[in-house]
Amino acid sequence: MAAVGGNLKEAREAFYARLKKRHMSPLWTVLHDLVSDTPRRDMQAAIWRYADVRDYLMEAGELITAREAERRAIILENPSWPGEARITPTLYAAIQLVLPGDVAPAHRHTQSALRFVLEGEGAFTAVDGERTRMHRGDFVITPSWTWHDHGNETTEPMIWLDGLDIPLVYYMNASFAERGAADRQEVTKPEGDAPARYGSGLLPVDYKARPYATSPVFNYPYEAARAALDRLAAAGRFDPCHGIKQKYVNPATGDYAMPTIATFLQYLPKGYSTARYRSTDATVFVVVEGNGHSMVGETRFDWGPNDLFVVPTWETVTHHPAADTVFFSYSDRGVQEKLGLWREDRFGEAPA
Ligand code: 1HN
Repeated sequence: MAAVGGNLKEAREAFYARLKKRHMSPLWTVLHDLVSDTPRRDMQAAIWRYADVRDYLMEAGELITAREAERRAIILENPSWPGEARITPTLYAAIQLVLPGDVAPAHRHTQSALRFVLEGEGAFTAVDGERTRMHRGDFVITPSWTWHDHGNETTEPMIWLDGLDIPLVYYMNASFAERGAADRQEVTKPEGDAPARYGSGLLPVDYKARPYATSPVFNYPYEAARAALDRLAAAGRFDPCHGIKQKYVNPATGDYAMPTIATFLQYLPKGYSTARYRSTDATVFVVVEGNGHSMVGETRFDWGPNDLFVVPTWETVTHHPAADTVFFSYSDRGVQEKLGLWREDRFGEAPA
């Protein structure tokens, strides 16, 4: 190398400094970080126990109204990324409280949201002119850019998990949001319209399915999904890594119910320990029924109803249910699949 002699290190650093001033940088100092051999291990496995989160949420209920907060929710942040409202690289999780009489006013935004009901019976959300009353275990969708408001005309608090694609939309800087003119949007359809029109194995005769569209069925009741899992459990054929795991789908396309968030419901019978598994979609698990533990890498998480844990990207997981167990889970798998990025490792186990 010409004219640098023993001062190569200094010469390089001086060169890098000159590049930096001109908004340039040398690839070779960052190449292996940018293009890692395997996914980064910067995200942490973590668990939130419901009893604990619930106490904080009820405290929030005494400190702020839903109207003032707009949404009274406590964000579950991955311990690796404080302040970033991310539980996985691309997804957000929070627990929301809607108290009797609350008004969570109408608004809309380009972020898509899912609700998974943890506690309470009969509070409602309105989406695009239609109300749906929610029950524990229901999976409810607020599609991108649809007006939505929530209310609770029952006598008990309603608590649900919010899953949104906030970090993904933030990264792409594609956020738009609007407040409604009134707290409540106008209700233009009778309750039960969407399930009848789109969710009964029938579709309007000229219905045109658009690729990547959010499912027109915006409430997937637990009762029906749970009954399906029971039938499948009775039929046998458990997957070694997943037990029985079903994805929620848009009936018009067969694709995931939401374009940016893939959602799943899973059944593991008592004593059925799953085989080692990892995949590129970091996944949020909610325990709907049962208790037991999971090994996430070397970390043991003991769980029971409404506890929530997150499995990092490409981290090995096994589940060990001590009672019949149902998990709801969500990840960015659908996005990764469409981009040709999704991978899994079943460590030699064939799917059921
Ligand atoms: C939102 O609209 C809801 O509608 C919940 O319940 C959480 C987090 C960020 C932005 C919008 C809701 C949200 C949100």
